[in-house]
Amino acid sequence: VEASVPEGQRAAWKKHSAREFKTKEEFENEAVRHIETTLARSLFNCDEAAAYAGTALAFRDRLVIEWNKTQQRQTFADQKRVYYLSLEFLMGRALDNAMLNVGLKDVAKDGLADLGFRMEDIISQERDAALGNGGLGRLAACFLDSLASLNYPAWGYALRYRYGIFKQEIVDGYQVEVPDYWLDFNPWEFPRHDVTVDINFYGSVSQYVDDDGKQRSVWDNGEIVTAVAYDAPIPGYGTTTTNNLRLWSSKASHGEFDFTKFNSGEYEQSVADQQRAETISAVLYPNDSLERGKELRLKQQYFWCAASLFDIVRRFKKSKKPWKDFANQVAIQLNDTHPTLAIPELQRILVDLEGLGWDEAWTIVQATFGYTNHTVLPEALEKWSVPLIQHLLPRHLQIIYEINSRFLQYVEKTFPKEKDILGRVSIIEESQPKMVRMAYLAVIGSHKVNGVAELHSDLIKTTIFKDFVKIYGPDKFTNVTNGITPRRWLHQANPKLSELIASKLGGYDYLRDLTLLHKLEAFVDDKEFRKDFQAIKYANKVRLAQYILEHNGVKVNPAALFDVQVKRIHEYKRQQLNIFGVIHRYLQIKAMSAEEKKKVQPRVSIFGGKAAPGYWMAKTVIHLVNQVGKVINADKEVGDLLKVVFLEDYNVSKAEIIVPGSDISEHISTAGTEASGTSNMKFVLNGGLVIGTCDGANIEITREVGEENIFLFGNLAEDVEDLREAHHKQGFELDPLLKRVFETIRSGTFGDAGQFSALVDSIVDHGDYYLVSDDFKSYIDTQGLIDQSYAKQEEWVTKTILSVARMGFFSSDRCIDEYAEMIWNIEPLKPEANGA
Ligand code: 73E
Repeated sequence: VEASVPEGQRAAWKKHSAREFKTKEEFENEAVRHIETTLARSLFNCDEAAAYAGTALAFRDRLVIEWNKTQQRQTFADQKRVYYLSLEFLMGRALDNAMLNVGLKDVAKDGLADLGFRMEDIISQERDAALGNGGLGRLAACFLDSLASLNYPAWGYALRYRYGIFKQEIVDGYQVEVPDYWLDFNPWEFPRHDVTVDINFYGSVSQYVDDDGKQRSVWDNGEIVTAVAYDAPIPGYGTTTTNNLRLWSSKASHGEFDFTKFNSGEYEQSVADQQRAETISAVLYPNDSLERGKELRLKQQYFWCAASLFDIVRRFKKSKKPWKDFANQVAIQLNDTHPTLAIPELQRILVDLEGLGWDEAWTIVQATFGYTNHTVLPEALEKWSVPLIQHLLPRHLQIIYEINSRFLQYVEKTFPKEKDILGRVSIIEESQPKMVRMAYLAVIGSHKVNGVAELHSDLIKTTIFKDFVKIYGPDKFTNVTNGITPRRWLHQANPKLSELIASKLGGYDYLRDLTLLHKLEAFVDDKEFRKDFQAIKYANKVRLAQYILEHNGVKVNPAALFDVQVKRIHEYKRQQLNIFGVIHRYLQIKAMSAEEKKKVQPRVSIFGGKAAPGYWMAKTVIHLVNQVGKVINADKEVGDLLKVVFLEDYNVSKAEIIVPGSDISEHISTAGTEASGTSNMKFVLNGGLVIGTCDGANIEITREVGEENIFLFGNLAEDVEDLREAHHKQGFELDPLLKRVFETIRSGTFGDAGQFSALVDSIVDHGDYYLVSDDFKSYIDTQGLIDQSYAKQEEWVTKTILSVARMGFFSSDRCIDEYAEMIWNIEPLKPEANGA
């Protein structure tokens, strides 16, 4: 039954429709009402947390009104929607973004002041929504912002983890993981207890003949877990469009089975079943670019894919359109291979449940899905063992085998002379046990496959997907270079710079069309502007210096060069290269006379990032950075010439403080390993320069800002394979400067050398897979150039201004428009479109 108010009664409803606050008075009214009635607090126990809650709830009300309208409008408009399936959304904080998009931050600021609170304190009360590991999850969050801002009808689908990425504490220089229970108070989510889906696991498959005489399969007798929807509004900037992010939470299904258990006294079993069910959405796996093949992870993936697809199909079926229209109404983007099970799941729904023929269904599936690849690292490519899938999802394994067999038949027919190709492209790897190659399944089940930066998109075509380019032709593969939202990463993180730019460009239009930044070039010689620009960078460094003093107890000079590397700790990202470089610098300073020291450019080396809990080498790097910092920061002979700090618990809200405060940031992965990188874009957009390898989006940043405005070094991707091979065949000479660094570590300068031996040995004895030694000299020389360049402040400021002016390309708005046109074939739906 459709639950809508009858025509005749709608006038009464409309008279009482929720009203939106506009003035300071009205804001205070709403905030105080929420604090008193929603939170049951009073004048006498309203702390900053309660003031945050009152403010958030007042803005939430505003969002909800637009959210309802948007959903209604999208339903009436009946046009194609895109569904972005991502196991990670690193949203960070929501209040500041809500205020920006609703547009009443100043009103709220004055209102809060009346009530005795400061806006910054209130904003910082909010906990990050940290449902992601790193770049992949933050990209998904930037995409949601752009989708809403550009008025695309779009939903995100993910899991409602009870625990997001762990909180990192540094204890005696070591990483310690603490659980991130973030749901105590989350005003941004709406439980939809009426929107549930029962998800099946295990069990068996049986065959039957239907009324039309067709052979059909049914999957049943398994364990059932219920998915409950939790929705969060995603407001756009400069529009009232408010899209939906739907997160699934798992709970025990209350079928009759449970009641019999309960009634017959099997109470404990019943509770245990409940906990088992809830475990599925309990925790985010904390591995970035590393696959560990755990059964619970596969359960998460299926639970989320099946619930999301059921929801999408249910919505489509309401329209009563024929199945052939499905892909004209629905585009589904797979954020990496994590949601690949959605492919056999949709095929199962269409064939087993809806009775379509295999080919008809498969055409729909391929037209619906697009797949984004984010990595070529072999250890990150997902493979699931055949016995595990057989056990957990028996019908899906049959479908995967059927997809594979039809695909291989086609390949055999098309390339009859090539004997080896079938084994190479088969979805099933003939290992012990056999494995399902998820990336191959994703390629075969999608109509488009994209990489995330030019070099990466070229690399996937010549390496992991080479055979598939031959089979499908090159047009199936495309590039969409990543982007970032300028709302969060310029306006919110750096309000002063945003304001300065607006004053020169005549308003904030550039936040909706970032290419307008190019107009800043005209001001590069404007004395006043340069002074203001420089002063803002300095103020942001002062803020970062204060943060460092508060959190690390280290006093740093804001006039020093701030050198930042913040990202997940991974050998391929080469934080080890950075810290070895720092040790080299330390040794140089120690050997200097007082006179020589006067010429040294003072530096602060800032590190931050989490290591996966089981990744020992990464944890060793964190420990080394902390030990090196301890020694150098206490060395009176060095003083302000060099400071080294490791910032604990790097996350989105900390990035918003760190990014604007950097002079140079490090993006120094072994060439060919970092698919794109996105923080590189954030740093340059905020007036910092990059030291980097010719890798990922660094290459396109160079093209945009000009090679005189970036510090590139190191071997090229095309040479990496040969160098690695040479290491193994001929061995290699350790770089003499690096050798000296290792001798210093071995001598115990930074504590017991045994603790760092795995790190040193991986280079000296185990082939230096990431080419730290090969790139060391070039890295050190380039850091020297940076010192010289920074000393010429006027030149440096010119470089940074020109770089900001040339970053327009890297908006996630550009990126989303490219997906919309090349992959999804969807159109925006403007708020005024159908009067809803
Ligand atoms: O280069 C980044 C890229 O900028 C890449 O390493 C990252 O995705 C970013 C956004 O495109 C990424 N994350 C993962 N794979 N690539 C990953 C893999 C498994 C689990 C979690 C994350």
